[in-house]
This record gives sequence, structure tokens and C-alpha cells, in this order.
Amino acid sequence: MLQTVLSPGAVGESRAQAELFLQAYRLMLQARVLDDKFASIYRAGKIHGGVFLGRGQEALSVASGLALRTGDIFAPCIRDQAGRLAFGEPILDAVRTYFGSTLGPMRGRDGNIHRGRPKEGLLAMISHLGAMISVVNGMLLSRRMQKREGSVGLACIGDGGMSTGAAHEALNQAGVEKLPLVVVVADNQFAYSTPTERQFACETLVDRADAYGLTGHSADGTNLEDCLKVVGQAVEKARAGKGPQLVVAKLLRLCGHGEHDDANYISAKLKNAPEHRDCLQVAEERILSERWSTPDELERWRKDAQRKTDDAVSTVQREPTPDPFAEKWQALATENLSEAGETPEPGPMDI
Ligand SMILES: Cc1ncc(C[n+]2csc(CCOP(=O)(O)OP(=O)(O)O)c2C)c(N)n1
Repeated sequence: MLQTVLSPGAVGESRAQAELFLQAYRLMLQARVLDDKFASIYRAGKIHGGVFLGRGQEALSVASGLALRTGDIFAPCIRDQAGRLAFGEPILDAVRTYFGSTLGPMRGRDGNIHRGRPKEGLLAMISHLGAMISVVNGMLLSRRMQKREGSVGLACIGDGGMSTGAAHEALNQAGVEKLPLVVVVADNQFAYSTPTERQFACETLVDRADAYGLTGHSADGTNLEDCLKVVGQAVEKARAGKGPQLVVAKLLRLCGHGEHDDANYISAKLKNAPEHRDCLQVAEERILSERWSTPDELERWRKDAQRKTDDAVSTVQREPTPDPFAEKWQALATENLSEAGETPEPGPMDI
């Protein structure tokens, strides 16, 4: 439970909103601290492969994870550590995957952010570039055929991912089938290093919603309150049978595409523009100005996030990694990772 110091004036609905805000802030903070840790471990040469961070995108991401409930489907992308935590992914899953621990959800066979818990509705990402929307569509269609309706599927994507054929096909299908799908676009103004004016000719990606038969929503990705409100409303609409929803949030990625990328194509002028503030800092300022908490408490939360991160890393550093000579390799598409049913012990590949 959150230990919060809400101002005496915060009652009823406004109190619930303040508590949601604080819960979201703590998850964003945990994600940022964890991301910073991954960056420093990567720089020390102890993570093999890429490290992909969500700095600057935590408000939108956390709003996506928090808007969903048990039984829903969540397809995060590479910048969604905050959303993953909000949806219930343990910190250990992230650390174990980056370190290749056999105790991790992917049993040490994936290096970074393609992890998931499909039985719990948290999909393992295939690709950052549009592939996940049709996977969510397929799951929603299958639930419809099985008369298991009532759940929502939410897929995260970037502005660059929205230019792929896979994304176009999936958005079209969602519109035609009127699926309870929410697509959340983090328009961070660069597709890797390609600026948005080289990605799309419409003014904003929300303009596409009508063409596909989706309902469009815009959000300020630097403003946690706005993200919680807009994504929350989109999820409610999808759940209420109002068809697929497209949320587009403008923000700036405060890091490279991955830690191997120094993002020198993002100018200092752009980074320092008022509308590109750090969403975590903006949320913190809001908490203090509303007196929903105190600087001392925020500091305690930061230390708590740091302690949880350090504990997870020191635990995982003692765990085994796969032995390629002893491993019984299996393709991912097996009953072990299917949505329902018991998890059998891993066996030899069945070919
Ligand atoms: C088929 C394919 N082409 C290229 C890449 C490399 N790649 C990965 S993400 C990406 C750009 C994604 O842009 P966007 O969706 O805007 O996300 P961002 O990284 O900017 O947050 C590229 C070019 C890839 N993974 N797969």
C-alpha cells in the first residue's frame, strides 16, 4: 500500500485521482531507476546485446499498464518498463532477461526486451515495428469466437512503427472487426534517427484514426495526468464495445534508440524546449505543488526503488545462465508459452 501524505483538501474523487497519480509516479520512478541501472551495467560491459530504455516515455507507458486489469492483454514495446511494472511484471523478470538467467521468463534465451508472461496477458514482443498489433487482434478475435468477451487488448507502438505495413494491416483489421483494441502511439518525433516529417505527411498520427474506423485521442505525453485520463478513457470505450481506439501522445525520447545510440540527431534546442520536459520531473513538481506528498517522502521512494533494483541485480548475478550443451531447446510457439493451461516441464524439441 502507498504511504501517502494527501492534503486535507483531497477528498472523494479528487483523492482517488491523487492516489492514482502517486501510484503512477512511484511506478515511473521505479522504471527510471531500473533503466538507469541497466544503462550503467551496459556501460560496464556486463550486458550482452542491446539495452533499450523508456526515459521520457514513462508517463504514457505507466498510464497504459494502469488502465488495464486482470484478463486484459498488454503488448508493450521496447520503452515500456513503466507499463510492464504497472501491469504486474516483477522487476526480477526484467533483470533476469537482461542477464540471461535460466530462472527468467524466457529461460535465458532472450537478451533484453522480448520477454513476456503470455498466460497473464503480457505478450512477449516480437518486434518494435508493428508486429504486435495483429497478435493482439488475433487474441481478441479468438476470445470473441470462444465467447470470452469483456477484455481489452492494448498494443504500444512508436511513430516509426506506425509506418510499417504490419501496422497498417492490423489497424485496418481492428477497424473492420470492431475489436476492443487500444493502440497507444508514443510519437517521440524520431524513428530511430529519422524525424517524423520523413515518416508521415499528415499533421498528426491521430488523423489516421478516421480512415481506419478507429476513434482517435491525443495526449500530452509529458503530462502524467493527461496520459492517465486519455488512455483510461480510451480503454473504457474499448471495453464498453465502442470499437478500437487510437491514442497518440507527443513526447520526446530522452535517450537514444538504444544505449548504443548517443542520439546526437536530437538537438539540444529540441531537448530543452518547454514542451519536451521530462515527464517524471513534471509529475514530481505537480505532487509537490499540490502537497500530495513531501520532498522527504519522495526521497524515501527513490531510495526504495534503488534498493529494490540493487537487490534484484545482486540476486540475479548469482543465478545460472543456459548451458548450450545441456539445453533442450524449444521453439517459443509451444504449449509452454501458450495463453492457457498448465506449464509442463520443458522437454526435448518435438520434431
Ligand atoms: C525490419 C526491421 N527494420 C529495421 C529495424 C531497426 N529498427 C528497430 S526500431 C526502429 C525505429 C523505430 O522507430 P519508432 O517506432 O519511432 O521508435 P523509437 O525507437 O524512435 O522509439 C528501427 C529502424 C528492425 N528492428 N526491423
